[in-house]
Amino acid sequence: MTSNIHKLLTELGVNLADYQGNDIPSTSPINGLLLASLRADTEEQVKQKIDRAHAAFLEWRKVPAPRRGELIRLFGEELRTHKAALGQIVTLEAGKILQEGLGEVQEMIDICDFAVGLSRQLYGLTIASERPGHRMMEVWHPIGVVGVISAFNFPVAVWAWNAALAFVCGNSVTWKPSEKTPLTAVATHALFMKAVARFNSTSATGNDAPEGLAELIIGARDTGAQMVEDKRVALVSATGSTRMGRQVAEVCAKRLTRTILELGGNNAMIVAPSADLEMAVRAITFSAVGTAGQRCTTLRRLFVHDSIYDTLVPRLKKIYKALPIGNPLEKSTLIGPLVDQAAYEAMQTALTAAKAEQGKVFGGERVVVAGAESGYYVRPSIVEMSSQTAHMHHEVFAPIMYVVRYTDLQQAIDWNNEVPQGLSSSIFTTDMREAELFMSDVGSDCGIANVNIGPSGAEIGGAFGGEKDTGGGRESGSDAWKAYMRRSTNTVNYSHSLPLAQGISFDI
Ligand code: UN1
Repeated sequence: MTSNIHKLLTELGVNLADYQGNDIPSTSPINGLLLASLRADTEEQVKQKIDRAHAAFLEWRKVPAPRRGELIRLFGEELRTHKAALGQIVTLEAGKILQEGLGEVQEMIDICDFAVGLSRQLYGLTIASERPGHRMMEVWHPIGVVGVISAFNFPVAVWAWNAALAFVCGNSVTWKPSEKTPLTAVATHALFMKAVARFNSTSATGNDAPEGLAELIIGARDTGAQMVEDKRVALVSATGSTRMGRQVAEVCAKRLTRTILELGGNNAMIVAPSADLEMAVRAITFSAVGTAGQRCTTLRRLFVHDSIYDTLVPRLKKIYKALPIGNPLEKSTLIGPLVDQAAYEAMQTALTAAKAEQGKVFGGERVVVAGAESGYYVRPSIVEMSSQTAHMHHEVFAPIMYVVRYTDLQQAIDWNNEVPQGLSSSIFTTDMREAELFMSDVGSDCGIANVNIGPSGAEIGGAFGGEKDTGGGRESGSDAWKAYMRRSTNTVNYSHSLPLAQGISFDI
């Protein structure tokens, strides 16, 4: 496997020697073996990278936005060409099944396409002025260096959501990837640099991508903290735990800097009496066990109407029993490993706690996979609870799905909203009143509220993110780009007099 990853990295243009060192070991969740060990950036190196990114921003903001879009178009081309290799690296380093590794690269391609179109649509409003002979308008400008912190579970797609938008908006990007997945970041950076080289070979002078436009910062938590503290970083976009997000938010609040926070999720689905159960079963299974329960959108709480509970839950258990768990590189596998031992232990602790709360635990045991004995593979777990308990308020990044019976839809909606997190949610129903209520002002309080699909697997076209402990940020589609720019309101007086707003008279 080690030789395989070296081959893949070389194919993508990475010279591993540039990164190797003894600070950040990258091990594969597949079998716990070391893939490579990287060197962390020193404090001075982090500073220099941010210096370069800041200098790059000052130049890049002058390049017309559609031309900036051309760089992202080229990057999308590189991703298309190297989708198979990058997808495999994601699988090797993050442990998700190959289908999902490829899906993640597709998500990068999708956001690149979106960003290319966006590069010609960074428009503001023209606003009616109360004064005669005046025009008001708003114009969006680049904001500066965007610092991106990404998590192991979507090691490249989430960076791409941020970076593709940030670049077309005229910013530079410094990226601190999870120390669990530095190689995917190194690989992605190399592909981006290929696009930069092609872009610059077709650029008129002054219209090229400056050195430092994309800086990759390798290191542990302290390097990330340094980036967050640096005054030249104008926006910090962080994905990860609520704990980490709170720390980022505190530092940024102190220096009054913007953040986009995409933190924990504790996503629920309501299955109503009229639900199409065939569809619901498929949606539940993918949302609850996909990526081995390690998506921020993973389905963690299932509220099933009493009238269908005894049909649905045994069906799910039957499916869970037969789920192919194993090496994520193999085509037949649907469930790969957990990221590491700590994730496995957190899962077991949560299951023990659930038992103490009278939960009926199904599955959850470790599964030994031949040839990958050191990987932490588990059978996804279904935990039946008689009501929503305190433990269910916590996000555990593992495939545990709590199931609770409900009789009154309002109760299920209240449970949906009762937890501190507010990322994603869904309802399976064919009753239009229930669906509309769920999506209404008094329905789900989450950033994502779906009908007849699961809570996970959002497309890039919509704004992604959620409320409360999820952090409130929005990334990806819709008008999320506005967070990567600063708005300037311009009032232009083309008359020959100077009337004051609010009718104030001020004669001198
Ligand atoms: C994440 O887990 O951080 O909606 C992102 C989804 C994916 C993105 C998940 N498109 O499940």
